[in-house]
Amino acid sequence: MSAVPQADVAGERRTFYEKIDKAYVTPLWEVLHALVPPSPRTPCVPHLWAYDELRPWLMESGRLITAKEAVRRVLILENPGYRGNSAVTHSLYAGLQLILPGEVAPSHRHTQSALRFIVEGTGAFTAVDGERVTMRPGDFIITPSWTWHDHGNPGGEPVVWLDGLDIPIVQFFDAQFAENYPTEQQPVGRTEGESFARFGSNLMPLDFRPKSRTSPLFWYPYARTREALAELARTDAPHAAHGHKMRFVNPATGGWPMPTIGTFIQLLPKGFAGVPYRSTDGACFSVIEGRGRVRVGGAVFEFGPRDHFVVPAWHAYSLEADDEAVLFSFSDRPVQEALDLWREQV
Ligand code: GTQ
Repeated sequence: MSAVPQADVAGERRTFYEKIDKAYVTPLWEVLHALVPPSPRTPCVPHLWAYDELRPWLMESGRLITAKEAVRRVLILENPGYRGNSAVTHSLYAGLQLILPGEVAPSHRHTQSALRFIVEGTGAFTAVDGERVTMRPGDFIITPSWTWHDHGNPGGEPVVWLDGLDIPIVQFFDAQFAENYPTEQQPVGRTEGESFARFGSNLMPLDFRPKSRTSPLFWYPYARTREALAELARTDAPHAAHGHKMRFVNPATGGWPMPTIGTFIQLLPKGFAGVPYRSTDGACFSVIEGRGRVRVGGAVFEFGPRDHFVVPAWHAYSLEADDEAVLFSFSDRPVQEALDLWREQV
């Protein structure tokens, strides 16, 4: 059998590819290296959004459009390596939402799960399935999949929070559903603090049986979180990479508060210099207190209160703190763990 002359091979292959391409067929060997890389590849890059830069634009957006007209007045934190995709990591969405005194962001529900992490201001509320919760800086609030939610600000100051949603994950599965509530605000059917009374004190009603993987507690107040961190910092040695890091839990199951998004809080002691760490879940961070820096992918980002930064999947990063610092973060870790994909390296 005679081999095809070398000079013709490239041309013959191209002709072959063009022929089968018309039938929507393509050769694996041209893409195999990209499909099955030796280690994670992501289009995402590390980035920090300084609050000093973003805040004037948030206020400007407040003059340009009302919360009602916008439905949600949010400036999306879009990964510079993945423009046009409304994503902060490959799998997650992040944005800063502004609600001004007197405004209402109308009620709707969707299959995407959302978290709110309050960045600035007090006096706004979010209502989740008939129960309102007043937002304070550092509070972590969840809006579970398919729960009615609206936001309002009866207070006297602008309120800004970080929205974290699993939009790209739900998009990936083509499982997006959404609908508007018939009225602008859903009726308030429960008094503020009911879910916290039931599930916020290491107690739960005797006959409670979880119906889903989502936490029945939807408000994790910063006062409690901060107290726990302070006590840990007083008694424990910090982890070499994370300082004192905790994960938020669903009190009824011990699992994550939401099935698709893992949420974390960590305290870095004053002068902390963490060792490099990487994991397969990229994460978006919101700085609550303190100043420091994150070293990632050859870059150094200085951070202070209310700044946000993203560390893409499998990028080694290290954290340093000049003052005692507190960082909130969220990632897709629950999804990766459920699929036995999650890995880390300290
Ligand atoms: O508050 O319901 O940032 O539906 C993006 C989509 C917030 C919300 C976002 C949303 C919301």
